[in-house]
Amino acid sequence: MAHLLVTGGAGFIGSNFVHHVIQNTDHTVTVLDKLTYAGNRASLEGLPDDRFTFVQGDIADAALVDELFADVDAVVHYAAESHNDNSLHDPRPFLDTNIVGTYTLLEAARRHGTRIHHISTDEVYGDLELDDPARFTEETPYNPSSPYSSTKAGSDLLVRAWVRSFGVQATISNCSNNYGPYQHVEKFIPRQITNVIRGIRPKLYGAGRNVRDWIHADDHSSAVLTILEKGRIGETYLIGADGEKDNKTVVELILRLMGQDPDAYDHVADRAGHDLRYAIDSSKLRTELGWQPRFRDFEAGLADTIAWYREHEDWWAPAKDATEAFYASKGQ
Ligand code: NAD
Ligand code: TDX
Repeated sequence: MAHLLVTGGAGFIGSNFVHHVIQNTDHTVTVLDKLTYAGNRASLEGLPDDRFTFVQGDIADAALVDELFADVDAVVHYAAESHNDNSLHDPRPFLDTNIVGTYTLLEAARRHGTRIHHISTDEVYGDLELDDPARFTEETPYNPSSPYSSTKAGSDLLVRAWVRSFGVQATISNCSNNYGPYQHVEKFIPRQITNVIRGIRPKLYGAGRNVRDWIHADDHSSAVLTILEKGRIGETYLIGADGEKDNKTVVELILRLMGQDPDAYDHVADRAGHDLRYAIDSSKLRTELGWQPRFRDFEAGLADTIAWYREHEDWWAPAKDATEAFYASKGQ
């Protein structure tokens, strides 16, 4: 049994991981989360009081972080500013949290000798051509495009430097696009599902040819737990579930699953610098650590996600109007 500190545990993927750990291990969990617009305490409801503690605070608050590290066996670091579109309009919080926040955690890990797992993204590798047979591997050179992905790349490089220079006990994972319940309505799939529920037409950036490699958030969580338990210190593991789909296909599928005409969407202004394609080769994680994804049927996973958003309007409605007003002001 171990005591884990999970940063960003009130966000989409962090909260999924906390529920996964409580259900599948006997570990106790403390969450450190600032509760930005993206954090939601309701995503952590129903957890047992004797195994779960919530602390509201900033990962860049060195005194608070130091106090929390003194009391835990390992740290799983999800906290981040996570949305590319926001990073194009106001990059500063991305530097503060993704770079300075990660630096603050690494310094605490160094002082306390704490094991830390850093959660990152496939976007650090830039993008691929649509017809390129290659996929990202752990050897692909870093080439981030957006303020978001460049700050994530910066945070990964800090982790690598703290391992090599100071012997910090860290691992890194870079995962592809997650879907599932509890994802903020600013993101592609929940935005379109909740648009349809509200009678708004889905919005596709540009021609919609961009490809994302979808993985269910539960599979991301099982992969992270596997790396935490069996990963080699200093190593990077790519996480993906062979789920490449272009955005147009995903919008049409959402519309069909929701009983609408599959053409009932709008093309809107494209994202500046929009990455064309991401694709992950997760062979290292599968062969070295024996991990496998459980969700292999994207259409079934998407149908379950649609059902969840239909049943949990109370969870997403408070953020919906402001999110759509923001997009409307950008012509998206
Ligand atoms: P999210 O935006 O849903 O959640 C982020 C959480 O971090 C929120 O609860 C927020 O309150 C918290 N937070 C933000 N700044 C903080 C700070 N300074 N101190 C403490 N807490 C803070 O993000 P997500 O989609 O769940 O992503 C989680 C992690 O996974 C991020 O590191 C992201 O880069 C990575 N990731 C996401 C995806 C994806 O598809 N969403 C894919 C690969 C990797
Ligand atoms: O309304 C939309 N219409 C649209 O066509 C939105 C919000 C997005 N898109 C497109 C842009 C992308 O090609 O859909 C794709 C997915 O967009 P996002 O959900 O914003 O995700 P993405 O930019 O791919 O980044 C996500 O995956 C990697 C997460 O937000 C990151 O945190 C993660 O690192």
